[in-house]
Amino acid sequence: MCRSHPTALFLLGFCSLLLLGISAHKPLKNSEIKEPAMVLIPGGAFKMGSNDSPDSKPIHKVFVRAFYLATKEVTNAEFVEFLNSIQTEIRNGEDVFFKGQQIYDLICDGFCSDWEAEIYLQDGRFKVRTGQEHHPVTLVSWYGATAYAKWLSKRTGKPYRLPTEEEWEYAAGGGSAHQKWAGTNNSGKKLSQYANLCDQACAVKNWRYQILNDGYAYTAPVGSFKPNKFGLYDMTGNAHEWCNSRYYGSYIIPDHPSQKPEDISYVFRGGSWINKPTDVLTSSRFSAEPEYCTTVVGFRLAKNK
Ligand SMILES: [Ca+2]
Ligand SMILES: [Ca+2]
Repeated sequence: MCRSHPTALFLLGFCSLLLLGISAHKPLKNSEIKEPAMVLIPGGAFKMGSNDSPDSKPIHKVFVRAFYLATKEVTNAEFVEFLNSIQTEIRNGEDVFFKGQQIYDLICDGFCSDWEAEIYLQDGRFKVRTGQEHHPVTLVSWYGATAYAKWLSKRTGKPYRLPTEEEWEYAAGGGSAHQKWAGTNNSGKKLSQYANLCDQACAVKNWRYQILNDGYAYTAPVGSFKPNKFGLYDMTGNAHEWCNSRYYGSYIIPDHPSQKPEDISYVFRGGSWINKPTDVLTSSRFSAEPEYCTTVVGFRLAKNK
């Protein structure tokens, strides 16, 4: 398979190119365009970061302007509508490309644990496995998440985008409250009211955190748990969420001109169904190359006020 990973990029050249054109279909009427439910996150200041990991240091004051954030992660059903509306190429039978960039992977990569593909191709159309329609889309790259935002923006005339990691952390933690997990500071049983993490039912047996009991082995339908104070669901857990921010190893250096283009990686936040609580604080940072696709990373949309 053509895995999107630095070590695998070399192998990409050896993958046979099976180009399968999926043609664009008739445009939808405005009344048929579904837009995400969003909440207005009020502007304000907060202390970003934590001392829990090196890349979250130093804690520093950040002011975030008011913006809109989707209450839920983008679902498989929503993403499939996008895939069926654009001209994609399928390479190596599984890697979905759009405008030369890998946006999706039809086959599980990375953290699988018997994961079954949730989106598949049949008769030239992308479809969602029955029952998985309202689960968060994963196996989507940063390129795929940003392409989706551009596609929806073009359809609606509204400037959808990914949140920055400052916006994401501010919104997840409930603003200046800066809660450790979205909705609570409690790492015990109560956390399972708010988040789908690697609980006692988790598919990754060795990583199970027995005190948690959210009931989901993999992802859960979006919005299955309690929202945080802003009305946002699944900011902690379910699927990590791509942000529109480049990743650097700490907050000390705001820019890094010496970084080579091939080293570019983007931030994702929030943790997923494979994580234990202490690894996925609202301040915890993760990153990968923009073409990286895995079963634990999805996204949600933001929009300027
Ligand atoms: Ca779980
Ligand atoms: Ca999430």
